Amino acid sequence: MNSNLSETLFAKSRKLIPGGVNSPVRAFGSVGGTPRFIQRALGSSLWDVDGNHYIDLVGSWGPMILGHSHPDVIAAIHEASVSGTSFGAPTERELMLAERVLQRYPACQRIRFVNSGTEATMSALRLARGATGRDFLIKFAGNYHGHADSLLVAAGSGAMTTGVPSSAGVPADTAKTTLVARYNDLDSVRRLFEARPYKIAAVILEPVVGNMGVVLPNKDFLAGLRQLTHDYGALLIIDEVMTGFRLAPGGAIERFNIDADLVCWGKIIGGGLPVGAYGGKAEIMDHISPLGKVYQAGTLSGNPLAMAAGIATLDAIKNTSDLYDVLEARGQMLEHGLKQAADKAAVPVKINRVGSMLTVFFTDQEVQDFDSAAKTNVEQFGRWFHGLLKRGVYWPASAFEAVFVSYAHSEADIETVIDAAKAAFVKI
Ligand code: KE4
Repeated sequence: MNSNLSETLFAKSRKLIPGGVNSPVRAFGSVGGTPRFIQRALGSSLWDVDGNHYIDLVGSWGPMILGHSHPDVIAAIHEASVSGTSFGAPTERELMLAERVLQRYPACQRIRFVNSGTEATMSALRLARGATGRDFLIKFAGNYHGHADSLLVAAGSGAMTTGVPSSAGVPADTAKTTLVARYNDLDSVRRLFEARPYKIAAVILEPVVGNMGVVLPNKDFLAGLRQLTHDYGALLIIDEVMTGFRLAPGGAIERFNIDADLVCWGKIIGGGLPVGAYGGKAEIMDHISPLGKVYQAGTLSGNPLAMAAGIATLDAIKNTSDLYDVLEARGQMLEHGLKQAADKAAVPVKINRVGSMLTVFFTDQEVQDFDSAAKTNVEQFGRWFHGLLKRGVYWPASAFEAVFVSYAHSEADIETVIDAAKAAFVKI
């Protein structure tokens, strides 16, 4: 497998783009080596510019639940594009996607579309502050909600791999309004509320964490957060950017029966085009401009091509009656095959999985929060990652990310991944 053209393109791109990439985790920084420049994708497959084929387990970090280049999505984008690419005016497609998202999240009465998950969580946070008149926010170490200033404190995802979980460039006065708790530790949240009763606007969390690797909520954690936020008059913001429409038709909120005040979406609802959204109860959302005093805007918000891709994606999801059963079956098959392969090679791993999201942690300890995730063997992961890559499996280039299985992954694809993992574990 040669990566000559990827190396040439990477060398050129580093001269023009910081790190040669437009999002840090793509740079292979924590695993080393040259990121593969992708030429095209179809179903469960990727091909790089050197013609190498991979089974893709990144899925563009979540959007590709149906697999790449789904015919309905491609057709919808093409049909929309011949009528124009952007108008800066309301269109029917925005209403159609709004109806589809809210149909699956019946507790939400209003939704506003933006262009990324970052914009969604940033806007939801501003709304929570504006609606409550309070400044402080509670987030969890290792949770990643995009790169808005207030949320780049103790963040997960790429921020965990660069060793800068609290980013430079965030003013101290901003960072101090972000209080950090430990995931799965209700007492750590209770202490923050007791120290600042009635000054905390919201708690935001990943209902299943994907951004320190997959970490599941312990029993009663989510219900406990709902009780604490009710007790102190704070809003509960559920970040479903990664889990929305992935863990169930109504996301983690449906799967875990969560009563959220605000919900954030991204990834899948755009079908691979730039879409984010935030929504919630009308009495909260109607604080948003032009109705209320909380301002939020966007030139390309509700873009017709992105809306078309989202509509086609959610319609295809709805029309695929066995989607979640297949995602669960493939996820289970992958989890069990990887565990058997690791055990056979006597490599200690812990695999955390919910449905089609999973992470292999190189450790013999349970992983249920930032500290336990951070202690896992990142070097061993990096060697295993390259063992997979050279055998044609495209795994997330970080120990602190989730793998995404799609409806396009066949049992044969999963077997291929398991076989590559077996060899990679042995060589580790
Ligand atoms: P975007 O701004 O990247 O669209 O969404 C930010 C975001 C918000 N909330 C959650 C739970 C997320 O997972 C994300 C983004 N996820 C990362 C992958 N872990 C995006 C990949 C990247 O940063 O390149």
